[in-house]
Amino acid sequence: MRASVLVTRASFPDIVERLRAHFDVTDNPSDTLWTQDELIERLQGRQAALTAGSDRIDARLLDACPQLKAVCNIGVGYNNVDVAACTARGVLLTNTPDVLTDTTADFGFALMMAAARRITESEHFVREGKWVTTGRFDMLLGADIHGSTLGILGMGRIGQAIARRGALGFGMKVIYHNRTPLAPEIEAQCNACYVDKDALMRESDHLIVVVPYSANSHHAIGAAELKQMKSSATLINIARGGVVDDAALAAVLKEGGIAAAGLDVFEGEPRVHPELLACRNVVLTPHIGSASVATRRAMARLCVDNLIAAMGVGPDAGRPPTPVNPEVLGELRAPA
Ligand code: 8YV
Repeated sequence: MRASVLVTRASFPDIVERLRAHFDVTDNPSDTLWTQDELIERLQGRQAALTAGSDRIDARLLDACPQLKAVCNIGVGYNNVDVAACTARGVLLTNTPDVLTDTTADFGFALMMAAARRITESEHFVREGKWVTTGRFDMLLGADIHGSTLGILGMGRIGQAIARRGALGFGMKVIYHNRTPLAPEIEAQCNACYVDKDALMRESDHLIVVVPYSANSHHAIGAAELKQMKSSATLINIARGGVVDDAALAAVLKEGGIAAAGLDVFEGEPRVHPELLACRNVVLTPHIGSASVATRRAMARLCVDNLIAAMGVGPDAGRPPTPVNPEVLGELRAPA
């Protein structure tokens, strides 16, 4: 009997077709955002789900969907999934690491440059016709990127790719803070220097946050940390909403405690804190860090590779390429 699969968000049609070659597939071409109850209802009787960051997969859902064996999440981050709850029930979780590293690092850089050089603010200025009437030699002055100090909070694959761009491409001094320092040879490849968190906050001209979200990283950048930053500094969050305290950030941006921010992720997204929407010195983007054509296709492809292999089909049957909890392989939940 063919397994039954739910694709929770709209995806590339050919990728969904690939799934249809093996499984009975229900997808969501209109990209409706389902509540958890709606998701549970649609998952009844299904063995696998291709999910996204907006789907909350926890013990309640897993208990209500006893036939679900594999959750294949599109994205490297999986803070929307309770991994321990999956593992305890023999449900496999997969993610999509590596294929998005460089695209996301490029985007972090783009956001940093846009915020530091006031690009969106300048665009509004031109569109509002203000250049014509108030163009001055000292208008829209920003901060230099080249030769400045780049701080990175979280030094995984994306953090390292950002460090290489900063050091090699822009002659930046790179400092970072991470739970554990990198091995000396990796540190040398990245031209990056480990510092404690206080030094990171105080010394960075531009600080990029790339730490995964967890209870430990919740509000890792809050009012106290923002207070430590230079008033000329830029803060960029491409990690997850909730790592930065958005309300505290809006207050600091408003009073000039730091110069600018660039945010791709938000606490409670897709909602954005109204005080942030009211700040002129923040560049806002809708969680598009990995959104290049090639990378989103590569992520979708890897996610489907994982799902097909997890369901015991194809040349890699039983060996999904990027499992998060490989310990459940071989003893996946038996059909209820
Ligand atoms: C995803 C991301 O596009 O990979 C991640 O962790 O945040 C993004 O690249 C997003 O999660 C889509 O679900």
